Amino acid sequence: MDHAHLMQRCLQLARNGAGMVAPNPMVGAVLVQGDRILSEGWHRAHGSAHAEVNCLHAWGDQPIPADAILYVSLEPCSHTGLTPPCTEHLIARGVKTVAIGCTDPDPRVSGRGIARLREAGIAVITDVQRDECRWVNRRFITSIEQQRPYIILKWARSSDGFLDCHPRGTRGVQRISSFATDVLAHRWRSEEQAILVGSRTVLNDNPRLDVRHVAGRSPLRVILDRSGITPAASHVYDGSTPTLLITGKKRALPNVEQALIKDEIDPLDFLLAELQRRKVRSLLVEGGRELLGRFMEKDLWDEVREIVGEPLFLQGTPAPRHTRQPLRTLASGSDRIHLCTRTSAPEPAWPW
Ligand code: AOF
Ligand code: ZN
Repeated sequence: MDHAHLMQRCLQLARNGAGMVAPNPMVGAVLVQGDRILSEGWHRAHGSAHAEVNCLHAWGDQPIPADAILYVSLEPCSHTGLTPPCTEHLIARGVKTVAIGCTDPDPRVSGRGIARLREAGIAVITDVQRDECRWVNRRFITSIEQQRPYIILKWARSSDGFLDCHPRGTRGVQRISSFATDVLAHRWRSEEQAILVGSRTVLNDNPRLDVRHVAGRSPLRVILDRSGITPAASHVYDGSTPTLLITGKKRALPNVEQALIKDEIDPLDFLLAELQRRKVRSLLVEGGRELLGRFMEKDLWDEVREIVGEPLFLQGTPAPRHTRQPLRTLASGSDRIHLCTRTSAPEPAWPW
């Protein structure tokens, strides 16, 4: 087996931590001798043991063969955080060769992990499937390198390009996507740390913004409502999951955390700074039209996921137009999903 192949296995394992490890990165590790995988591990939950420690733990107390290689998708940490430094554990266990996917951008690490291993006489192979490893941790990396969360814009449109249908029927929100896509969209929610909508979306659609169709964690609900037009009885204020309201004046909402925004401040800058302060690494923006448009105007986005459903609406609110060619288009139930990314993504790119 070659290096690339084994690193791909690390990434498969890493993704088991999706939705569980943030604000930490997803990391996987395998211990290999010749063409045999001896043990595997991944980072399972924030605050728990790191991938390489779990991998060596799975191997047990027996000595590590001198010709074994430990593959790990992220540079081992050299600092004491919620857990002790992984470098010291690898050194103590007598690992002789380590193959690493990409360096850890965390300023407490960033190259120090590799330097520490080399200093201890360990052979270190770097940049194995580097782009693929960075793609899997694009949320973590964007948050550290750009000092803002990774931003995913998501919307569903009718086949003729509308977000909703005018005039509105008496039966409330019109469906655009099929159930298969709704389940997928809940999985998307479970993989991000925060979800955002504007005040009109709360007023018009009264969404719950939680994870119901799949097992997983609900993200932090964030509502941007500067002028206080959203009804106190809205589902998003029911206290069922943590919720943050960005508002111009404090409201009597006992279940909701509130962040007060001054008149002259740009709401998007304020919101992103507030999320960054909370170590929220990723944000899923689910509407409405105006808010999505503002993110696009400010060129503040990393990914667009556009769901195109079957219905024809003839008239309504026009969907935003993404400016990039879709990286790929997927079929989901009776819908199509276009995926656009700001930067090129490696093949095969997991779209989420
Ligand atoms: C690794 N292997 O599996 C992960 C790493 O607070 P802690 O102890 O959980 O440390 C979090 C930091 O450790 C995180 O910011 C990142 O730099 C690194 N994550 N490192 O060697 C792992 N998850
Ligand atoms: Zn570590």
